[in-house]
Amino acid sequence: MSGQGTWLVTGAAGFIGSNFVHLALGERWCGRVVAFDALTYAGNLGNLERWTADRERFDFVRGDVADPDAVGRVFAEYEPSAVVHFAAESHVDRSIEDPAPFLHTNVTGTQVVLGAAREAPGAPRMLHVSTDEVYGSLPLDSTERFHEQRPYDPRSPYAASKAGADFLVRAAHHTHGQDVVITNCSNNYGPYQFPEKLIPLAIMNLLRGEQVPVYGDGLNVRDWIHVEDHCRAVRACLERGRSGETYCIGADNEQPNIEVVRALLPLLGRGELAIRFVRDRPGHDRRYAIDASKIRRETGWAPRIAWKEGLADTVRWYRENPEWLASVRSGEFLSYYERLYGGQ
Ligand code: NAD
Ligand code: TDX
Repeated sequence: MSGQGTWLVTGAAGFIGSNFVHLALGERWCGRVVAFDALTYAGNLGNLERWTADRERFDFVRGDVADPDAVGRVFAEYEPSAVVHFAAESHVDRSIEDPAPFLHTNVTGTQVVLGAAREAPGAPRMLHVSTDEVYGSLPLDSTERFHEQRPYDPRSPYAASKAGADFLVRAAHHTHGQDVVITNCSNNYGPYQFPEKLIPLAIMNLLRGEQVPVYGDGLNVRDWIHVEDHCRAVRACLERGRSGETYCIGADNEQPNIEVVRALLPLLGRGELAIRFVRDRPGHDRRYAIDASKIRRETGWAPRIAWKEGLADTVRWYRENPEWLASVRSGEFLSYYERLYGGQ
């Protein structure tokens, strides 16, 4: 599969999707990428700007994964040899405000892509990108970690919608023998992350001289992985994962939120006064932690980027790309799409 064929990447204009495309084309993991994305508030075609002129190896189609006609047309036109399904509504706080778009994109959208992949010529493998949040929450005072056999226990509308999607993907394998692989990854950080998530929000606020809102007591723990390590893990599962299997992805890097913010302060020349404790997130999961021994054993994948260096590089990227932050916040990026594809 490597080096040739067309990969259909949904949600390719978002944070992880765009990092995946940079690696897939930059390192020639495949012959061509077709990026399919609705360009919601979180999708920015500018993230893929370096490829838009390369019409041999890259194409972009704007569309909704929950629209069977739009998805069917992409499969018919490009005949992908593999599908990597990133498209989702991804922010927990937004799902608490309004779960409807989460059901639309994460559940219905996944079913539509799944059905189209199954019916397409050659029934290409679909890798479904999911999250560790489907497993629920771990106590702070334990060494327990999430693994593939753990029962699902989603506790936010976002996690529930991702769990629903995962079950549809598992059911397609069980019922139809469809070639699918599911990955459940922990919290990602790195370039191109929309500044609603903790790390880019904190960097942005610290750069602007503002405070960082820390929810509750700041002791909730997340297991952080650099986005490029996640993307390499997705590739490993796409190429070497067993059909119908689930793979948990993580980099053995548990950090309480307050320590994440404290690690950022000196990198941005700020002190403790830049921290502001605010009301907790309703239903806030206490701790996530991943046991990644299965993916390591079965595919040979291992994370490469150490937390300290990864975080410093990430801060550097946001510092060096102030116009990116300004454009995603203003919605200005949509005009780039109009300029390139307007009238399509
Ligand atoms: P993101 O919000 O940055 O990007 C999502 C992308 O999907 C955007 O480009 C958006 O325009 C697109 N999209 C949304 N609705 C769509 C629709 N109806 N049709 C087509 N495209 C649509 O999200 P992300 O952080 O890059 O996450 C990507 C995937 O990885 C998601 O499935 C998410 O659940 C999963 N995941 C994320 C993390 C994380 O820490 N960010 C961790 C584990 C898993
Ligand atoms: O301003 C903030 N202050 C704060 O204390 C924000 C935005 C978050 N937090 C806390 C909540 C979480 O404990 O930081 C932690 C991380 O929050 P998010 O960045 O919102 O991520 P999380 O809720 O953990 O979910 C993320 O990881 C799993 C992604 O958004 C999901 O898409 C992914 O599936």
